[in-house]
Amino acid sequence: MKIDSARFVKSATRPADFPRDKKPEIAFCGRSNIGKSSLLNTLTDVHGLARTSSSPGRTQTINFFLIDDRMYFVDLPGYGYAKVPKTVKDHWGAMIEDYLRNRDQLKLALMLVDSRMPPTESDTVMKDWLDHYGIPNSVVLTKTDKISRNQLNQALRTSAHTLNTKEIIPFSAVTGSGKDTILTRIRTAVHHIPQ
Ligand SMILES: Nc1nc2c(ncn2[C@@H]2O[C@H](COP(=O)(O)OP(=O)(O)OP(=O)(O)O)[C@@H](O)[C@H]2O)c(=O)[nH]1
Ligand SMILES: [Mg+2]
Repeated sequence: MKIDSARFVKSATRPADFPRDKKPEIAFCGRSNIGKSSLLNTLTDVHGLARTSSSPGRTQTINFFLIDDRMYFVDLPGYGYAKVPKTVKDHWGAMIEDYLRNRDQLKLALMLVDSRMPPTESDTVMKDWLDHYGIPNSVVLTKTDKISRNQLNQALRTSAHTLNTKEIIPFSAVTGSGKDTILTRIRTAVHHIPQ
């Protein structure tokens, strides 16, 4: 799948402001500063589409991007900024939960985890939560350009075990590695929708 057009549509903080046209949605979730906005920019090939920053907590609203006029990429605020599992209870957590829980058009959540360290408790909470609510999800190991091949293999084992999943895609926004695999995963998720 190649993306031909991508544009920012709106920022929202509550369900009343989410798009109403029922197009399928792909959500990007993960801790603050993990690389959600960077992944979104890489997938769309539009530099600066989603704002990135080296200071955590840059994205504080739910941001909707229209992709090829047929689906939305949804950039969620980072969780776990102020430390662990109260995440889903704090302000951003409540906003994310509001989005994730009842969104029928949500077809896939890409859950980003840092390849350089084991998943945190907030990552585990988020993954359990996605599974509990039956939201199809793939784990994306980010920033793999910063680690060796051996470290990557170790990271794959650790996250598979900790997050109890086989669906893990290594990715780097710097080299673009993993991009095609993620786009294929998205296409598969969107395809299965009765429209
Ligand atoms: N080396 C490297 N740096 C990355 C990669 N992805 C993101 N970064 C850097 O990590 C920082 C955070 O990236 P963002 O994409 O803004 O992260 P985010 O998850 O959107 O952050 P919030 O919006 O604050 O939740 C930025 O300085 C990026 O340049 C990657 O694959 N490799
Ligand atoms: Mg962001």
